Amino acid sequence: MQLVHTTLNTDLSDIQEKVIDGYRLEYEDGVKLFESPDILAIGYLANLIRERKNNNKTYYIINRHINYTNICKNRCKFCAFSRDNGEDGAYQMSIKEILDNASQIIHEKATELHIVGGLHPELGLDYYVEMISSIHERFPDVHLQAFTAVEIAHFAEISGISIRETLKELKKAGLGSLPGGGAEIFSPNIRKELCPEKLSGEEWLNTMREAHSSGLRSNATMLYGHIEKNEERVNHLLKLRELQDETNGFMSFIPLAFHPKNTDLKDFSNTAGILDLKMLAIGRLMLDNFDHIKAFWIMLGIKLAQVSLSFGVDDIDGTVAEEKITHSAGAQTPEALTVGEIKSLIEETGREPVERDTLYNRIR
Ligand code: V47
Ligand code: SF4
Repeated sequence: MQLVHTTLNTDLSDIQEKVIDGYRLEYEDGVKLFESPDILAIGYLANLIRERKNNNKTYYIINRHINYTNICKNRCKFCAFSRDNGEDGAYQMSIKEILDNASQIIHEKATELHIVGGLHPELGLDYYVEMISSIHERFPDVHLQAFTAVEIAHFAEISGISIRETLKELKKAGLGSLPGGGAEIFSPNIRKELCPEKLSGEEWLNTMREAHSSGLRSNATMLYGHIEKNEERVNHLLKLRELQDETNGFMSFIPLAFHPKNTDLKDFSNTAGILDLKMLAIGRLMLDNFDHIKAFWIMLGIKLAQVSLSFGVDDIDGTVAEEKITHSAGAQTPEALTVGEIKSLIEETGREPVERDTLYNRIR
């Protein structure tokens, strides 16, 4: 305790007290944390919660990403991955190609497939149901974490059925859970500016509410480092916390660092390391009802992901294999890591690597 008193910026002492006593932080606390230059104090406090919830464990998963199409009717300004139908570089994988790609999980010993894509203007729910049921039939033990809330809402709209019905069909086919993408920033003004075609923040939250009440758990994300302000970051976190109070369906929070290369915002800079650490640590501090904070090493870089394990993070995602969305936007990280590499990057930080399945059950 003495260490806290000597190193903490006095400005944060009220927040320090709340954290130590286990009280919930409020909107003003979140803004104050973002405004504070005292990254070590913020990290120290986030680490207290991280160790309270997950002690020395750092989770990882053996997984593979499949991006089944980059054809997307939304064309968000921050996205370098999407293409119009018929444009150079546009692709859509057939079910057979998806199965061939998925079959690599056998020798990788992967337990999860993470499947997301663009909003194809023509494909109906049948294609997605067939995709999930064919993979599930072939690999019944592999957890299928597929389709962001944005995709689910699009499938419902294009097929003229409700979100609940869409989720029910996909769950029956073998869908295991939803990834956390598409949340971006809930602020309507920013969505209007950056992704006007995308569903609103309220619709994203409603889709997750439906998923959770249908028995499908999910993750949650936030895209930062573009035009958002501290206030909008905090509001986003509070909206997630509010829904989590209601459903307890979120497993982890993953802040996504904006990568500007090849996007309409290509003159923006990459996020600063200090902001990356703040996002993770403040996420840990504000989201008291989330069990896990995940650093997606693909976006953060391996070295900063290691540092983040002392700034609130307890999950490093996984082997990933063939990530396309961030690499289209200029990520310099490898497209995959081996299990050995993941384990050593965790061990080098003094943490205990724990292989998990998608639902955070320990594997070995
Ligand atoms: O929805 C798009 C974001 C998301 C860019 O749930 C960008 O475990 C940075 O959601 N720079 C897809 N981000 C990735 C995603 C994800 C990743 C890892 C784990 C999980 C999980 C989810 O990537 C999109 C969008 O929000 N995105 N373009 C970009 N240029
Ligand atoms: Fe489409 Fe998603 Fe890219 Fe937006 S972020 S253009 S919805 S693929």
